[in-house]
Amino acid sequence: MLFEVLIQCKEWDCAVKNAAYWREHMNEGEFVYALYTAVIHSDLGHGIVLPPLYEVTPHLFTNSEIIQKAYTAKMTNTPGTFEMEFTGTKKNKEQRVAYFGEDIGMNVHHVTWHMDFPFWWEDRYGGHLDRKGELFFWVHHQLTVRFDSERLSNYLDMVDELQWDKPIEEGFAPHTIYKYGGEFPARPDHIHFEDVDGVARVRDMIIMESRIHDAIGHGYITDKDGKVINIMNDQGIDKLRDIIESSVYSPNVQYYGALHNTAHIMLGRQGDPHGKYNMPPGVMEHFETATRDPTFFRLHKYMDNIFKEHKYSLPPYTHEDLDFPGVNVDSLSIDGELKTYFEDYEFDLRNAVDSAEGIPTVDLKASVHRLNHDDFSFVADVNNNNGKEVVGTFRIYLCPRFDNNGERFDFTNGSWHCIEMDKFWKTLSPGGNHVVRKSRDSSVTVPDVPSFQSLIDAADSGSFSMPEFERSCGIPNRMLLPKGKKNGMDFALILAVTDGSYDLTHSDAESEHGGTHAQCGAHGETYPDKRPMGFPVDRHIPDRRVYDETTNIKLVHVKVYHDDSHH
Ligand SMILES: [Cu+2]
Repeated sequence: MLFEVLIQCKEWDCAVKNAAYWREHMNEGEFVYALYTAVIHSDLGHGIVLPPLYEVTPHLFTNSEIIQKAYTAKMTNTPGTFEMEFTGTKKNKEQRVAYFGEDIGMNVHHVTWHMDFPFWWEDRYGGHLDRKGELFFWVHHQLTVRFDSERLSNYLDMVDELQWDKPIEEGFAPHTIYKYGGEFPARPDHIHFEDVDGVARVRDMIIMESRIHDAIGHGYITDKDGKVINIMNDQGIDKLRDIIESSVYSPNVQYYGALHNTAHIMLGRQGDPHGKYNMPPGVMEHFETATRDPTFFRLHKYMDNIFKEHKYSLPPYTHEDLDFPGVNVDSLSIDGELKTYFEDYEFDLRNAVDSAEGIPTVDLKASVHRLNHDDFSFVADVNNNNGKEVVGTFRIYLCPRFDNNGERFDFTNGSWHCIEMDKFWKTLSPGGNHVVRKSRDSSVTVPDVPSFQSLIDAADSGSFSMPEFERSCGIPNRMLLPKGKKNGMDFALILAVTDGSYDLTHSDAESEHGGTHAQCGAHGETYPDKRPMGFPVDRHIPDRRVYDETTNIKLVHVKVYHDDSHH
C-alpha cells in the first residue's frame, strides 16, 4: 500500500509528506521496505543514497547476544563496542563458512537485489524490468557457486541439494531476535519436512517441481490459456525463472505455482509447522536473514540444479558461437597478489535500541569480522588483426579446479562453478592492446556504503553528491575474491573477449552502465549484454577443444592465498 502511494507521487512534496506521515502509522519493518523500494524505483529517488540497512534495522543483521548488550548499555548510559561472533560453535562444521552467510554487506546485496527486482513488480509501476527472471537465476547461481568455493577453501564438501522426501540435515539456531515479536525459531538437525498449515503440503512442492521438470523435458512452458512458450533458446532461462520464483511475470501461476517463494516459507516454518507454539516467521522468510541459515544454500542448490538441467539441455556452443575473428588474447595475468584476509569493521547499533526526547544518545557499535582482499588488476594483451577499431566484450571468471577430495573438475562440471569476476567493454585499436582492469572497477561489485552518521553529516553540511553509492545491489568489492588458502587455492582464470558490436545493447562502449550491471542490471535500462548471463560457460561442454581452439578465450591457472595473520 505504501509503495503504491509513494510510487504514484509525481512531486517531491507528495513523497516526503506521505513518508513522514506513514512513518508514524505503520509497522516499521513494512515502512522501511516500502520506502527503500520506492526510492529505488521512483524518478524522485535519483541522487538519494540510502543508509546501510544493517544500521537501520540492526536486529536483522546481528545476533541476540549483541542486541542484549546494546540494551543494557543504553539503560546504564554506558557507550560500548561489542564484538560479534558468528552463530554457533566450532562443533558445527557449518560455522566455518558462517562468515559468508552472515556477512552484513553480502546480506545488504541480497536484500537490495530483491528490492531492485521485486517478485510482485507490475510494469504499471514504471516499465518492464529487463531480464528479471534471468537475473534472478544469475545472482542466486553466483551466490551458490561462491558459497561452494568458500566451503572448499575451508575443507568442506560443496553443498548438497535439498530434497523434499529426505531429512533436512542441518539444523539451525539463529540467535537472532525481532525488535518486536520475540526470537527467530530454531530447527533441530535431521528433521523430515512437514506440511505447513495454510502454506503448502510437502506433496504440493513435489508436484510443482515435477511440472517444472516436465517443462524442461518438453522444452516449453504452457501459459494459462494452454499456449506453448518455447524455452529451447537464450531467452528460455528468463521464462523458466519467472515460473519458478514465481513472479507476476509468470504466464501460468495457477499451474506452476511459486516453487521458490513457497519453499522459503516451508523451510522457515519447519520449527513450528502447525502453529502450535505461536512462533514468528523464520530467518528463511526475510531477505535480510535468509542466508544465515545453511539450508538457504541447499534450497538454492536445488533450484540451481533445475536451471542446470535446462541449460545443459540446450545445444553446446560451437566455435562460431564463441569466436571473435581477428582477435586473439595473447596473455592473461594478475598484477599484484590474489590474497584474502579478515578485517574488523564497526557499524552503528543506535537504531537497535529505543530512544525518546530528553534521553541522551549513547554510542553503541558492533564489531564484525569481514572478508577482504588486497587490490589487484587483471592484465591482458589482446591483439586485434582486423585493421580497424573493434569493440570487445571482456568477461572474466574464476573457477575452482579441485573438489574437496582433491579430485580435479572436468571442463564441463568445473565451468558450472565459475565465479563471475567482471564484465566490461573496451575499444580495441588495430594491433596490440595492453588492457589493465582494476579489481575495484569490477561491474559485479559495489564499494562500501558510507555509515548512516556520515550520510547525516553530509546531508547537514548541505553538499551531498555521492553518485558512486546510489546503488546498494552488488557484491561488496572487498568480497570480489573468494577466500583463499594459506598455501594457495587453485583456480582457473578465464578471459573471453567477444564481439561487442554483436553483444552490446547500448551504443556507448566505454560506459560502465551504473557500475554494478553484471548481476544487478543497468537500473531502469536494458541489460547491457545481449548474451546469456554466464556466457560462455553456462552450457554443457562435451569437447573442450572447442574452447582451446578459440583464440579469443584464454585460460590460465592462478592461486588465491589467505593471510590469517591479520587478527
Ligand atoms: Cu534471494
